[in-house]
Amino acid sequence: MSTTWHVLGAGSLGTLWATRLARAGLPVQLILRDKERLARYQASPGLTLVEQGLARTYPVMAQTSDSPEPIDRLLVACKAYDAPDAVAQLARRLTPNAEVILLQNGLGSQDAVATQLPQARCIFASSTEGAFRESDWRVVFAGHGFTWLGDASHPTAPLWLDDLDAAGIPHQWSTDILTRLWRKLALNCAINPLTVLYQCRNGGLQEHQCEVATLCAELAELLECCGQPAAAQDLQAEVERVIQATAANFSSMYQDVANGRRTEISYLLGHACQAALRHRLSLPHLQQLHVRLAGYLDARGLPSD
Ligand code: NAD
Ligand code: KPL
Repeated sequence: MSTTWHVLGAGSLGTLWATRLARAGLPVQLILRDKERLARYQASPGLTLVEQGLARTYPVMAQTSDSPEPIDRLLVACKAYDAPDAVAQLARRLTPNAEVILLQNGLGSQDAVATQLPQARCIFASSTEGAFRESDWRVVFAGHGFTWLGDASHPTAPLWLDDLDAAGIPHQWSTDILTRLWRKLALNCAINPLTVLYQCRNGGLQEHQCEVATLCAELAELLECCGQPAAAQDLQAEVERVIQATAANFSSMYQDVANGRRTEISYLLGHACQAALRHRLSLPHLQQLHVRLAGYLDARGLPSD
């Protein structure tokens, strides 16, 4: 009998994972915020995934955090700023050998969760897959990508990676997951805030090459200082490549701001600036970018943390 995948959060990534796991015949339980949301979900036919224009609905089971059932495997698919509180609500349900997979972007929330759960194995993920919510319980699979998973304190891969193979979720076990997360954080810090401040697509940053280069130099210095030299290697060249390859796209932070949604600023720029402070590193452009972005969000009534 397969272990049940408890999926916390029925947003974009949660739905993308839950539907593919369910489609492979694996047991999945969604964990929804409260009884009202559960009742609304139960009145719907299930989760719908739209892939290449084709919509398919999966009647995935759901519950709230109050359900008594023990949890052996938890996939945390909420935003970084919600993850610690959301997981705290479930802590009493986790079995002694529970595994918790954290899909959050940026850094900071993973350690906050892991500190709360010293008995659980926390696995960090970094994903380049793309999905967005068209409406409640309906998600569009917008960009095929890849997910790296790893455990910074234990290099052995878990056996349940077979479930991801069965579900067709492209993935690889990574023994340097922190390096991958730092690298993605640096890319996101060099691109996303500027697209918000200049109100442009990623390609619009080709007109701000000097500013991007200065940020990359400071980010590379930070990565070296944080013991992540591999994440610093050729950072500027990769940032320029990503800007070119995704020139027509709006960054995820741009889209969050455009839709009046809270950003994950604290887990990207905020985390970078705090790390710099801890290492007594002066990174004036990065710090100024943080201040400018926080001011921009404040002015629009959005949280700046
Ligand atoms: P989302 O906002 O679409 O979904 C999050 C869901 O979690 C929401 O439905 C929310 O109601 C739910 N939630 C929050 N607190 C909860 C709680 N206590 N109990 C139950 N549900 C709760 O977010 P997303 O786009 O799926 O992003 C999740 C994480 O994955 C983020 O850190 C994001 O940066 C990262 N990520 C997203 C994508 C993507 O394409 N969407 C790609 C890569 C990484
Ligand atoms: O990951 C991204 C995002 O928009 O969040 C890219 C495309 C790399 C830009 O930083």
